[in-house]
Amino acid sequence: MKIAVVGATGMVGEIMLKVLAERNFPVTELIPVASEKSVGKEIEYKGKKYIIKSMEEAIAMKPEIALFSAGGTTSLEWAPKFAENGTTVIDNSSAWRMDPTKKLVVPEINADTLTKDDKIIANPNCSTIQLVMALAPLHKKYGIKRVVVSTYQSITGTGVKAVRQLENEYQDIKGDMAYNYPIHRNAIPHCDVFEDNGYTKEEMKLVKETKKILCDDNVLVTATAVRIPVVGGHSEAVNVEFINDFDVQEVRRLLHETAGVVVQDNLDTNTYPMPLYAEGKNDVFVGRIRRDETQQNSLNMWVVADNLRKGAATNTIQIAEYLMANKLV
Ligand code: 2RA
Repeated sequence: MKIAVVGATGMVGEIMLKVLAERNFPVTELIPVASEKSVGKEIEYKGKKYIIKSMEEAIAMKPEIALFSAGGTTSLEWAPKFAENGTTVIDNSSAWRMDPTKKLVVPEINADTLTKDDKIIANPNCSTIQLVMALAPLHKKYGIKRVVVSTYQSITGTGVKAVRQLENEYQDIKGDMAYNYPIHRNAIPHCDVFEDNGYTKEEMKLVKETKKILCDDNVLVTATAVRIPVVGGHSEAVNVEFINDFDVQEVRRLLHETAGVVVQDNLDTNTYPMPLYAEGKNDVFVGRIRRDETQQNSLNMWVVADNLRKGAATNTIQIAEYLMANKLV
């Protein structure tokens, strides 16, 4: 399989290359693509050096699949050009997610909606992916009425500038600021930009994308997205009100039986998910599963995942694996 990785030198792009190698994805030819300033430079993949190509060069090489993580503006301009040339694009930006003609895919939930005609496929936002991985099996069983989610997001979601800011703050060094406030010893309730309704884009992604992936506009979601000085992954405190009552043990069993979900939930041994231990793993970890004693048919749980892996690179590559396995490319 001839694969282009667009944004190959970015944080997610680098993890994509790592995950492709880890999963022995059958790459017959790798086409790394990055911004003009990186064209001609080398990257290494599985011990072999590859020259970074321009968008035009990559399109002309006609990859079967192009994994995009290069921002929405680049994707809006270039994904259609790859697609028109026969390449199937799987895009990590928000550019196509809410486009009614594009599929928004978490393979374990809705990959079966994909067809050969899907030439631009949207990868959901990282905080949405881990949320719906935990919600989907429960929605199927009990029906979800409403979700209240508070996120505690890794600074890697903001990008390398935020990681550098935190490292500088640890050493009390003045440097570039990704935020107007210190990240170290702080919690910033501001992920992405504010919209007119007082919510941030990150919070509205959780609201809108969850409905689309669960294919149910009746699911109500409200969110508060917070940036915290953590690098390993995103954590989410999730309160769910179901249409029907549930049994906590059955919830644990349903989640345990869900591919890609690992239940870590044992109070006798203080076992629960934490981003420090989720980092570098591809699963979504769920714990602190307990009935909400203040409201009927309601549950609390804690959901953690590596936002650069299942939240971005791994989910994208799992979509590519599905396309291959089902001969859709
Ligand atoms: C964030 N989910 O964490 C967004 C974008 N990666 O900031």
